[in-house]
Amino acid sequence: MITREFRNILIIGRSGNGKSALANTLANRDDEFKQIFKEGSGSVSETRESQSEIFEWNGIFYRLVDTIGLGDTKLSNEEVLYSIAKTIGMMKEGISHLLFIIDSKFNEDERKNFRLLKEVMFESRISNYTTIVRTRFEKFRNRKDCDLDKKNLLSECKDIADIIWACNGLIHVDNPSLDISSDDDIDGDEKQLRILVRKKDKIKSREKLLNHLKNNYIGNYKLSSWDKMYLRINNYLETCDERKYEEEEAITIELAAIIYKEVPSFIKTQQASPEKSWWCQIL
Ligand SMILES: Nc1nc2c(ncn2[C@@H]2O[C@H](COP(=O)(O)OP(=O)(O)OP(=O)(O)O)[C@@H](O)[C@H]2O)c(=O)[nH]1
Ligand SMILES: [Mg+2]
Repeated sequence: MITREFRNILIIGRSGNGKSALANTLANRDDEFKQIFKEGSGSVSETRESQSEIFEWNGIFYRLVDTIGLGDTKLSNEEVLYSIAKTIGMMKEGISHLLFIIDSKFNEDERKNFRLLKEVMFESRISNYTTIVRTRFEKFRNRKDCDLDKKNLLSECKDIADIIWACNGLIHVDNPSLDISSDDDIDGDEKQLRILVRKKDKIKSREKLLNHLKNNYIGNYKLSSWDKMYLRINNYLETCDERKYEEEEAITIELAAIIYKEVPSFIKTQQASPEKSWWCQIL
């Protein structure tokens, strides 16, 4: 039996930045951009666990993996780690492209996150596989506007500037929702027209990003213990009919040990554990 190789696209970013909307645009289910990844409507985090979906584009098979928002404070450290283990379990080949999603202005929290993320990126050497995607950018078709925005970003925050320089590109897109049922009372014709305009934005955004990814594919990124963790988590998920908390705890501890060894600065990104104390407890 021939097993197909996929290029895995892992989408990360703060909650509400547009990860799931981008995933829907890229997947373009039924050529209608059907919502397979649930998009949020308010300030509540919508995506509660990683979800994957495959699609083909110009003869290349991709697997998209949408994730929970970075810095989602409702999750414990253990839950975050177990969620990372499950995400690794979705990507046998490793990460072909990491998409780091940003939107408009950054608050102080976000700036602090960029500093930590920068450390993690440099230490793990994943930046060569990373593309920054700026969502909600209506003028994404205009080169001059995109260049100007990049210039502004570079001068706005030193850490994001360092990330931009280290990664392989900053791509601007706009992925507006096609669900306009909640919009003001507009008549049928106007509604159809709005949907058409938004679809065109999605088609163009998709083309722009996928062309960039095709031209910047350099292979797959893996932590050195990736294959072992991939088998470990899949073996558990496929063979156990019901959840076994001891097994999940064992997997979490194993992953913590791998990360502690290979990307120690990741520890600083975990809430309530700026020091090594929490990790010492579970290692
Ligand atoms: N106009 C416009 N709206 C967008 C864009 N990206 C996302 N949205 C909207 O912003 C809201 C949040 O987007 P999501 O894709 O759910 O954000 P998320 O990053 O997946 O959020 P979590 O799952 O909570 O982490 C939704 O209503 C989207 O339709 C964009 O590029 N343009
Ligand atoms: Mg989401």
